[in-house]
Amino acid sequence: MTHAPQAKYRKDYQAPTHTITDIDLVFDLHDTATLVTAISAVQQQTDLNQLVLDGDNLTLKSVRVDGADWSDYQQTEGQLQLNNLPETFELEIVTEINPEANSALEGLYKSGGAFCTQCEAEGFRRITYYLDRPDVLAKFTTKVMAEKSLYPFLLSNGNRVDEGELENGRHWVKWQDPHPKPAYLFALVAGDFDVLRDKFITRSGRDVALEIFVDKGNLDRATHAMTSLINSMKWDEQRFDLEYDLDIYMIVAVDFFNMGAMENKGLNIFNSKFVLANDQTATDSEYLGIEAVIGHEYFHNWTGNRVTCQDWFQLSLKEGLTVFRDQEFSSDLGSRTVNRINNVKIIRGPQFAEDASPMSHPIRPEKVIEMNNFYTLTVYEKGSEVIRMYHTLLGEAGFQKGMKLYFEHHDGTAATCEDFVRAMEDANGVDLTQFRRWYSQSGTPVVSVTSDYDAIKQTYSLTINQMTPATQDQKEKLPLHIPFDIELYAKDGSVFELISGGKSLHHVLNVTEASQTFVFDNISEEPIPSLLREFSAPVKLEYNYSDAELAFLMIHASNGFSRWDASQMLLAKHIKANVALSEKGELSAISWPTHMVDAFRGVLLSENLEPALIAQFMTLPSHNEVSGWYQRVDVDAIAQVLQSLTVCFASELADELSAVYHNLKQTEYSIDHAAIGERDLRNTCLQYLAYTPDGNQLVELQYTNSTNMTDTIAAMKAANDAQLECRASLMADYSEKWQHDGLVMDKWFVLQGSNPAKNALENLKVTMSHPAFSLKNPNRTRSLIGSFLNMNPVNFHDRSGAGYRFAGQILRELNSRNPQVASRLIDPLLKMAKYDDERQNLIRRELEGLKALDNLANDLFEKVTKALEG
Ligand code: B3K
Ligand code: ZN
Repeated sequence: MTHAPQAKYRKDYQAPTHTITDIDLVFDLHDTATLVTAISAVQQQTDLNQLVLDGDNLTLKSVRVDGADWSDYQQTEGQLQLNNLPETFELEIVTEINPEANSALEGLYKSGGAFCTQCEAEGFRRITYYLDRPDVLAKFTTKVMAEKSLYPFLLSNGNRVDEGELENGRHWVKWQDPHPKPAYLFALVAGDFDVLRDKFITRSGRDVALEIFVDKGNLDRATHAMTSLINSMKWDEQRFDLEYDLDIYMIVAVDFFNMGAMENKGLNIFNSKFVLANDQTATDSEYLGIEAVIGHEYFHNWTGNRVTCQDWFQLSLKEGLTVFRDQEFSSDLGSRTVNRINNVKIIRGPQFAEDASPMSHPIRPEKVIEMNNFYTLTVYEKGSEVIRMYHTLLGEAGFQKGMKLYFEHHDGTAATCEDFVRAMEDANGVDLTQFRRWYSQSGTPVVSVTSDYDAIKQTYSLTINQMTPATQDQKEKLPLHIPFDIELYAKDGSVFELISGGKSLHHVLNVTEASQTFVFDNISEEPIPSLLREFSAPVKLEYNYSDAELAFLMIHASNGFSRWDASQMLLAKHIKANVALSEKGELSAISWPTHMVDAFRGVLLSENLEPALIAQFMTLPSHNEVSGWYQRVDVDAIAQVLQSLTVCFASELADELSAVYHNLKQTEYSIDHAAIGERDLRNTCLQYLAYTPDGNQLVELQYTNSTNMTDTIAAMKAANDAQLECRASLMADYSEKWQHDGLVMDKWFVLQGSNPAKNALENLKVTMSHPAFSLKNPNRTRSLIGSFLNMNPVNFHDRSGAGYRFAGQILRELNSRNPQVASRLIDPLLKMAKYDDERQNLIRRELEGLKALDNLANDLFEKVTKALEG
């Protein structure tokens, strides 16, 4: 490193020295030399007549103030400082940029044949010098000029107000966005597309034109995205009372994109992965992913765009809230229980792991080097859990009252997390002082519970202790306000009323102390407690359940989530016991109790559980999730135990699995939630049946007869995981059929990356020369390389260190090409402290190699230094 990058601190926030009320942009688009003219109306806000603008990778062509050339400025790396300015002035800046050379995919770049932009968090400064911060809100007008034959569509934010022809086959279009916005919401697209058009009539009767732009030939893959968009618009009116505010809503699907999608005002830009789907190309879970992401970006129009963030430390203000909204949308449209389970799995798995890693940070971070590193599971998913806790504490009506007040006070402004808490407090007349700690405290609280039954007094007490272990970023921790949802069951399955000191208690207890005892009266027999129902707070629960109690809850708990959760605790007990045996080398002693297997047999045969939920019960915790239970991970022991459990279920439940599999055979394919659930259960059964003597035949048959991508991929995954004989021919057939289509090939790349075979890494290196693969494309990279690092534990962590060396080599290459993608990929290496000394040394060597790079990007610098300090 030539110089260490500077960290920014939340406490250092200062309001901007100037505001920009309007900006007029003109883009003269050319592949390698695009000219950008930006004319801003600027007003000084302090005594300082000096303006410091952000800029990155720009060639400055000219500066004018109030129409006259201006030479009183200095250019430094990353900044343009203008001196001796008038109080109010018009600033014209012309810059030249090179979209074709932009491999970081931030700012203005080329994706395939199209120009597109990505400005969040700090990409606008790669387009022009500007106050590139979210609390500077301006009205944007954008004129785009380009060659007409190559770029018939010229798009930007807001409404199309004018267009015209130019010389040399060029044309132009002008857009105006009436809503003031920060620069990160700016977007521009120029290209040739097929367009799917529809319209939405808002509840106040306004027509909104809906347009989805996809690569030519892909129109038949855009309908699900359109349906999801219309459903989102309807849902936000019904559930949140929020109506869309422009006459047009556009979505453009591009193949080169660093993340999922971007909520630019009126012009969302999407990774094509979250737009394109038909039954031949996409799986059910991809359909559901599209619904969720289309919803998420649409919901940002209010939570993010109309009310934006004061500074980037407040990111969870818009992201946590919008994730909560998209989770509720999916839950209202599909199965609430299954959605809750999937969301909780993300928190308990990768989010808890992030909390325990060197990157641990509160949902509102205090210190940031590279903002792009903080679009994390903590800010998004834990952030959403924090919003959910308000909902749990205040109820739907109270929560919506808070939302209403939040919009009343902050619409059209850049707000803070504190503003949000205050709106919830003021609207409901509650004091959330202690609750605020969720914003400032990092790490995962451990809540351990003990119980005591007094048969004579007929009282039952629960003592609840909370403790948050120190994290790398923060040693001191304080007790949090934890909404703790419980139910107490009698042996016959009935629920005891919660009465304490003669008063009726709500089932959500307010836990606020480090240790707190709740005593319940009139409890006529020792109850079985259901604790942390619905995962009412993002904490680790410890309670010493017996197997019999868990089996009881699996049947009698009053909601699906608690039943599933009990099944997970039962599995966890026995997985842990067997991992301990495996670590001692007592492999032959690994065993699974009959009563545990029988409890799952009961689930499989249950007639009152929806198929999608049964599928969740039957899905074992992943290697990553189990790893999260340990401070020190024995990769091989966990893999052996999970394999043994799979084989055990496959053989012990073979008849039931086979019966369910055959009963659920569908004659027709449809994409409604019930049909998705049935396919999910059927394909979950197949994953086990693959381990039975007929497995190979069954899997091959499903592949051959499959009429849709869900069943096809399920067969291939079964063949891959169980290493069936048919694996090679299925993989070859699929590649033959889809090699022209990178997006469809991604599913094949994931299977190659997660292939448990011993020679997987060598195969993977060969796969990198597959015609559909390219390290330039983030989707391809994440599918093949990302799945090897994240979903192939035994091979990635091989003692030879070959997996780590391979990761190091890829990261060095991506560091210069696309730091954001590199920075996502490096995460598994940051968790090195969890592995044995030998492996730690091998990982450290790769991290040190990265640290020594001359051109190490801020993204990797921040993570590598934290990991090495840890
Ligand atoms: N707001 C964007 C994410 C931007 C990521 C920048 N590195 C998408 C979303 O959360 O909706
Ligand atoms: Zn978002």
